[in-house]
Amino acid sequence: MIHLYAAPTTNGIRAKVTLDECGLEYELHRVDMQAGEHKTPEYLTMNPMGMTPVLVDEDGPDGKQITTPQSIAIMFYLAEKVGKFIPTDPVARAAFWDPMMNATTDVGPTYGAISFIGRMAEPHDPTRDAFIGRLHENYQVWDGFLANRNFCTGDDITICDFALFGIHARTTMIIPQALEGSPNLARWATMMNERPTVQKGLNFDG
Ligand SMILES: N[C@@H](CCC(=O)N[C@@H](CS)C(=O)NCC(=O)O)C(=O)O
Repeated sequence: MIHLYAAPTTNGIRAKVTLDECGLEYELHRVDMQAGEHKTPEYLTMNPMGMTPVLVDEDGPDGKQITTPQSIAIMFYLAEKVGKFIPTDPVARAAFWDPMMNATTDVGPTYGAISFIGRMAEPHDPTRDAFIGRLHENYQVWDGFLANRNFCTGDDITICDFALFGIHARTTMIIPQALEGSPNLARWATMMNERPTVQKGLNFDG
């Protein structure tokens, strides 16, 4: 059995959507982050960083249990387990890396900084606004990417779509102004939201 320890955050959503898109059976352990469940001694044995998500696969490689924090590692692990959502054709694979890294190491952390500042006891508004401006610029670039493609890296859906979708879903709820003026991104998000597996992935309430 696979166990996912997660909350409905950007990184939790991308991990859960990937599980549902892969069609794997799993048990969701919803982590109450407000109650500090990701900082308990038991949780820290799975991820000493005290962050969500974490995936535990009791039936990992060679039949051995593996524990994987890091949402990007989780997406790659699951996609490789089912042999889907990572391009194998060399041309498509070469085109995959830039958007994949952009979504996960540029857009994701920019969103993360805004979220972090928002949770501070005394948020510094100019810094938050600067990051919101940067996030808006990131999404404008993505809007250009998606003018010529159906999915994030080309014609086929990949884990990059699941990665960006988690960030986009949370942006829609918390910082919608960062998405202004991006019609291609909006079309892509609508298409993603219409997938039953994505809807299942968004559901953390069971
Ligand atoms: N690089 C990690 C980042 C994980 C992360 O930032 N998780 C957030 C929720 S989206 C978290 O657990 N934050 C709690 C904290 O920072 O204490 C990943 O991609 O999984």
